[in-house]
Amino acid sequence: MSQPWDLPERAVTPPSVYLGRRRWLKWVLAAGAAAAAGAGLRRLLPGGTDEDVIKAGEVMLPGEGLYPAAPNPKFTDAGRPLTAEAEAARYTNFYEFSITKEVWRYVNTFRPHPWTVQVRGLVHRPRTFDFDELVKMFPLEERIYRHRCVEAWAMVVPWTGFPLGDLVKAVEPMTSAKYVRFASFDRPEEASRMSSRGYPWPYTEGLTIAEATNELAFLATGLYGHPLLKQHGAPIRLVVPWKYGFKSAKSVVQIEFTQERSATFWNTVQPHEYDFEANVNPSVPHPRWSQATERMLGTGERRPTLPFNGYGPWVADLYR
Ligand SMILES: Nc1nc2c(c(=O)[nH]1)N[C@H]1C(S)=C(S)[C@@H](COP(=O)(O)O)O[C@H]1N2
Ligand SMILES: [Mo]
Repeated sequence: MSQPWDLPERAVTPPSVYLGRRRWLKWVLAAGAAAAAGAGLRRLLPGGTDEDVIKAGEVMLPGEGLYPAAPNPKFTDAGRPLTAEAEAARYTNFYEFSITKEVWRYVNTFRPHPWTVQVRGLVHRPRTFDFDELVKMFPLEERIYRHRCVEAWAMVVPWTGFPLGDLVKAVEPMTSAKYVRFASFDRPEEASRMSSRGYPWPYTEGLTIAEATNELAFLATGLYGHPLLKQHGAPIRLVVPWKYGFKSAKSVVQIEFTQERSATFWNTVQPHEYDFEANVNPSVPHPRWSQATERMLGTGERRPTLPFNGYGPWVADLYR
């Protein structure tokens, strides 16, 4: 029977002695190479360090003195803890770059600056805004909002931006304008999946004028107190917190006022799964899954889904 004191020789002898110096040196070098390969491999496997996912999306945008913006006291408490910044940046939807959630791995080619936003259609003052003037023209503020993706994941994040209604007012819509259409950028050379046929690029979304001028509708240029990361829709995106996340078009280049409702991206691709209105509603299941609960990014915690994502007091009247 083996006794504790029957230690194999190698347990008490330094490996450089029992292996011989040359073999030991070889082993040390091989182990070092394996560790280095492991670090490389880790980049390809799901995850990425917190630093990786944030660094990958950073853009040099003129933000001097604009961030962080003053919090709007009406929207400082979303009733849930903030999602960690890296968890939000790690898990994003941006089909122009990838159908995986790891969009941060694919945005290196994206150049969201310089940037213009063209406002056209049924308005008295059509205008093309340079992004740099836009962020100085409208006072920026911070709002903590809940976000609910139609896929049943959710997050709570601090956006920086300005009310969409401010921009709507500035361009003076005609009385004939009933809808607002938002178009994302169209640059297949910067976003590889835009070359894949079968999708109605560019990404488009739409709201009624009443929705677009609701206090909650927001144009975000920042998140977590600095300019938007590429994967979140730099340099400017829509945020419509009472609707499923796909309504919040990223990297917007055009806003058009129309009399008729325009076609929208997901509604065109799968009309039976993604309707135009898309208000968050726990009692209407998606054809393939329940919408009764949601999973918080980062913690994985499950929460009951709230009608209008909890924003009923602001918007329920729009739908009566
Ligand atoms: N242009 C564009 N905008 C988009 C999308 C997209 O694929 N392309 N995905 C939408 C979806 S489904 C969601 S849930 C939100 C996600 O925003 P986030 O990735 O910044 O959390 O962006 C929306 N805006
Ligand atoms: Mo989504």
